Formats: sequence, C-alpha cells, structure tokens
Amino acid sequence: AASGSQPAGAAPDSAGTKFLSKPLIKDIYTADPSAHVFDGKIYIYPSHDIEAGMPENDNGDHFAMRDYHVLSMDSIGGKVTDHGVALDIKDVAWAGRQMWAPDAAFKNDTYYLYFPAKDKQDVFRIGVATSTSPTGPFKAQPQPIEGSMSIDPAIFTDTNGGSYLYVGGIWGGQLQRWRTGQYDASNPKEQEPADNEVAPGPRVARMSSDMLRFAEPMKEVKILDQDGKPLLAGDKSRRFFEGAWVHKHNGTYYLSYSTGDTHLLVYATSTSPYGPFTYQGIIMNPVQGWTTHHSIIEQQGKWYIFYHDTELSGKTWLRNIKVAELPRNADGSFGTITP
Ligand code: FUB
Repeated sequence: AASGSQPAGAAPDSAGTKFLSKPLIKDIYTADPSAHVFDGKIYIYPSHDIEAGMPENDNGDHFAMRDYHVLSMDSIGGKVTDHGVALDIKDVAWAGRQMWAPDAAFKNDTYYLYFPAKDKQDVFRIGVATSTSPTGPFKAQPQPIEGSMSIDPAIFTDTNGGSYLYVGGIWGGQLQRWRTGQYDASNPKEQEPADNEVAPGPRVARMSSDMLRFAEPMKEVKILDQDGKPLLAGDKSRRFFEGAWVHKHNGTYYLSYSTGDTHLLVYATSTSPYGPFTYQGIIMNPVQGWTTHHSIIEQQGKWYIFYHDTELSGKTWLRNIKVAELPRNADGSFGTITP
C-alpha cells in the first residue's frame, strides 16, 4: 500500500461497466474484501479502515487499522449484515499496529482468520485466530505463525484438502526486506530490486493439519511471461505488488494480484499451487483511489470479484468494498472490467 496519484493508460475494457456496483456498506469504511461461501452463505472478511490521523506515505502508515468486522449476505445483491468486531488488536498479544488485509478458512469444524499486523519490532507477521462461528469473535494465537512475513494472507484449500497460505506485498508490505531469507531492516527507502532484476514473487507454504502452523518453510512463487522468462522488477504493469488470491477452476490454479503503483488487478495460471504461474492478463483496470485488493468467488455458475475503491470518502485510506460480476470465458480466461 502506498500514496500517490493514479496513472493514465489503463488497458481497454472488454466487458463494459454494467456489472459494477455500489459500496456494499456505508456505515463503516472497509477494504481488501476476502469473500468465501460457507454453508451456502457469503461471508466477507475485509480490513476496517479508520481515520487514525497518521501521515500518508509510501510505507502505508496511514493504514492504521485496529480491528476486523465480518460482513455477510445470503446472495449477491442481498442485504449486507455487519456482525461487529470479530477481533481487536488489543486482544492480540504480539501485535503492535496496523491490522491489514485478512482472509479466512473453514476446516476441522473451526473458522480460521489469518491476518497481518506489525509486531512490537514493527515487522509485519501473519497471525491466526480461531472461532466456532464464521462471524467470530475470533481468539488469536499468542504468537504469529512461525516463519511468516509480510502482508495480505490468502488461504487456498485444494480439492485434495491441502491448504496453502500465500502472503506478500512490497514497499510498505516489507516483502523486499526478505530477499536473503532473513529480515533486513537496513533498507529505509523500501526500494524494489533494479528494473532488470527478477521481481520478488509472493510466498507460499502448505499449512499443518491444525491450520495454525506452516508444514514447510515459505517458498517464493515464480511468475513468468508467455516465453517462460520471470517477470522483471521494471515490468511495473505486470509484476506482483500485493494482494494475492488463488482459486482453482477446471484443474488450473489461478493466481490474481495487484500491480500496486500501476493500479491493475491481473492474473496468471499454473498446474501447481506452488507455480510457476504464467502471466495471462488484466482482470480490472484502475479504480478510484491508490489501492485495490480483491477476491473471486463462484455463485450459481457466475463469477464475482470483490474489490474496493474510495467512492465514499475520496481518501486513499478510507475505502469501501464493492462486488461486480467478473466475465469469464469457456476456457477459464477472464475478461477485463473497467470501473
Ligand atoms: O489495507 C492495507 C493494505 O492496502 C493492504 O494490505 C493492501 O493489499 C492494500 O489494499
């Protein structure tokens, strides 16, 4: 996440804007919607944006969120219910500040909330909290997941039951500080690698059966171009920035993500949850506001994208979530939508 203005030069729209919708909820500011269907109902796990009075900068200090609310609806277009505070930073022993984009899973008769926050040393880690209800309240584990890093956890459960946690975001998300495998705080400018170097990919690890730990060290996910070459750091409109989301369709794994400072949502495909993924194209052109962050679900044969913009406030750090139908072709490829 960062500040700044939006560039011109978005890719052409292949689907029109007719599917785009209104803010799902106006009483609170919400962002980074991770949507899931649990027991036939749609649950959304967003960030809860607040006016914290922090300076706007490329580290994302102005995103100083302190709790999570879970939202639900029976169907797309139906009434949205805010279930109140599901987890508060004061109840997370290890967390210092900034509860950013969460995600959730259901397994072992338990709902798991995965969330990033900075620890007391100001290093982003991923925590996990559990509940017997999809809407919480969630009880956080006393420590972050060992070996976790960076931001934007996305949990994907494969058809064989294995679950994988994807994480990562550059700049304020700190992923570039983990290049050596160890956290390196000596890079105060949050610089990316040089333009001709390989862009950092998101990280992934398979979860243990109790969903509370990694079953293996995190590995880097490679994203390649159509010629099989890794995307370079200078390839700003295609390289990974933050906000990974993984789903599987007809045996193919789809990794979608934000390109950050070029403001696109794009996708890549693979035959394995570990990748390598091959870049395919743009899902969504830039929204109003600096960031967007999405999730994708299928409901009754249609595909939907949850995302955010700043329609309600006009402020980068006070966002509102939306949902739109996502055009999908018979071969699984996506059309591009333009807000
Ligand atoms: O909400 C804070 C950060 O902004 C998220 O972690 C990023 O994905 C961006 O949306």
